[in-house]
Amino acid sequence: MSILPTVKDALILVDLQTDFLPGGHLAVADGDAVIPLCNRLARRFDNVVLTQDWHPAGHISFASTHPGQTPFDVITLPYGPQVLWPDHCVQGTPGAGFSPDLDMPHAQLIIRKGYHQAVDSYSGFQEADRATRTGLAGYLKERGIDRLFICGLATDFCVAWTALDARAAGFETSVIDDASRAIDANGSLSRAWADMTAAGVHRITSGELL
Ligand code: VGL
Ligand code: ZN
Repeated sequence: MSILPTVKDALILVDLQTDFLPGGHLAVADGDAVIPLCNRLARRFDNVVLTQDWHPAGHISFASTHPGQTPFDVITLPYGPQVLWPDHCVQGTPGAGFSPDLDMPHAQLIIRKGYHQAVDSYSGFQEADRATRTGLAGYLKERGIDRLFICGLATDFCVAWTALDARAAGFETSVIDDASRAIDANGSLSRAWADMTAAGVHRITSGELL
């Protein structure tokens, strides 16, 4: 343990939801391995925030919404390229719920994202149109939080985009590598780490906090 979190730090746990775990609609390989680690990490922090992917049925990011397309195809939308996914994290369904093994009753905020029909949102801060804010940066700043530790699912999508936007919003930002797992479609994991490193995101392991 070399980092001791204070009241100015927050742990952001990304999308620890049933659909991203083995057996879910968009399962991340070995995703369930991060849950016990996230539970232990959460105990180190006064401030814990959870993000929750939360799509309406027929969401624009679902391959099933686009006749002729299949999951992992990439299409062009008004805001840019969009990877198409299996239907996942549909509002109110069991798959959109948090892992039943989460043990962090002191978590303070659940920030839902991806709820606009025509815009995806990997990031907990900002939607894929790069304009619509979720309110998370304002919430953290208003509470005097200036340093963020981010982990969860998936490293190369929602964790990476959240970390990049955290940097853009001026937060000191670390991603906890071993408390995250990746989808890794078409080289997305190495690209994500290159982007995060270039943006000044620190890559750490949970041992530095536990
Ligand atoms: C995610 C793809 C689609 C994630 C969410 O949590 O990384 N990935 N929606
Ligand atoms: Zn999603």
